Amino acid sequence: SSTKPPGPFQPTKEDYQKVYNDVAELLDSNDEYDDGSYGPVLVRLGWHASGTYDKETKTGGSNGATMRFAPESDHGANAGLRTARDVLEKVKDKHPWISYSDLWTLAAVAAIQEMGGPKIPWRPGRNDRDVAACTPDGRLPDATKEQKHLRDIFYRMGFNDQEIVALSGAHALGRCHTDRSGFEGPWTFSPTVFTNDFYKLLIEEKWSWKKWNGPKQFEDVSSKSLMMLPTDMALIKDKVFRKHVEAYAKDNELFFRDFADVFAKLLELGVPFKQEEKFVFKATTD
Ligand code: DDH
Repeated sequence: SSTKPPGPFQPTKEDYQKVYNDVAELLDSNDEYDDGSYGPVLVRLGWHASGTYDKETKTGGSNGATMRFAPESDHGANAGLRTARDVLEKVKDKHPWISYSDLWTLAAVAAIQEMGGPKIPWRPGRNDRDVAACTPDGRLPDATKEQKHLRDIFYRMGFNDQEIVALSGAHALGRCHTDRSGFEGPWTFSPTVFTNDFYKLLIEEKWSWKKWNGPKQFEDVSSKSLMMLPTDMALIKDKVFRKHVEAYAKDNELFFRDFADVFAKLLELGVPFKQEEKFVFKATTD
């Protein structure tokens, strides 16, 4: 007869939208966690999975999801990201056809959009790789350093100064945890809403060294409840970076546009896509 066995499952845009919706649903599922949202830590997972890219050797990047394995899972920069990986297991169980690499990046997109950020065009095509593809430690930024280090790290991925500043605006979200990085506190007063507040606060607040036994970080003089890392402060010390900080502080739309472009680029570094078309997912609030 002409009956053929079923081919491999060919997911459509609708199938990826279902994954998006399931990620959206889990974001606020645990009131006890941090500020009540898994959104920020999911953004961080997508960023750390992607930010290992090295344009010279074409190694690292989101294609592979090698942070599932030691040694990469144990790299200091990745402390705390187990929470993000674990929370996504439920989504993976429900949609086993999606690769971890696609899931982690899609989850970061969903988190940003659901927290009020811009639409981030995304496409599938990442394949999980094994432990041999783990990247060496030291490819992600070290928060104790300044502008030279930022340029070394981000130029290696293929970004320019404007893109470094645009990416850094993600610190509107989430917080530092003493049991993860050693640093403490949020950057903004609304750590579960995506805004350009990171830039506004950098410029408008007075910052001084926090007096404590932890690693060197800044606190805002007026409320003493916000923080900046040395790498964040480097964005206003450096003249070229500062120009972009000022532009994004003044113009939220400009920030949203540039962030969408640069975050989409980050998630695609080193991925050998077959598909040209990018999907723009519906947010649950659309
Ligand atoms: Fe970051 N980040 N990040 N970051 N990041 C931390 C938290 C979060 C640096 C250091 C830290 C980006 C850039 C940099 C997010 C997104 C992004 C923490 C605290 C440190 C430390 C971790 C902890 O204790 O839990 C440094 C250094 C840089 C840099 O040099 C530029 C970028 C580019 C992004 C991005 O997403 C595009 C997010 C979100 C968080 C909050 C996580 C959470 O759990 O909350």
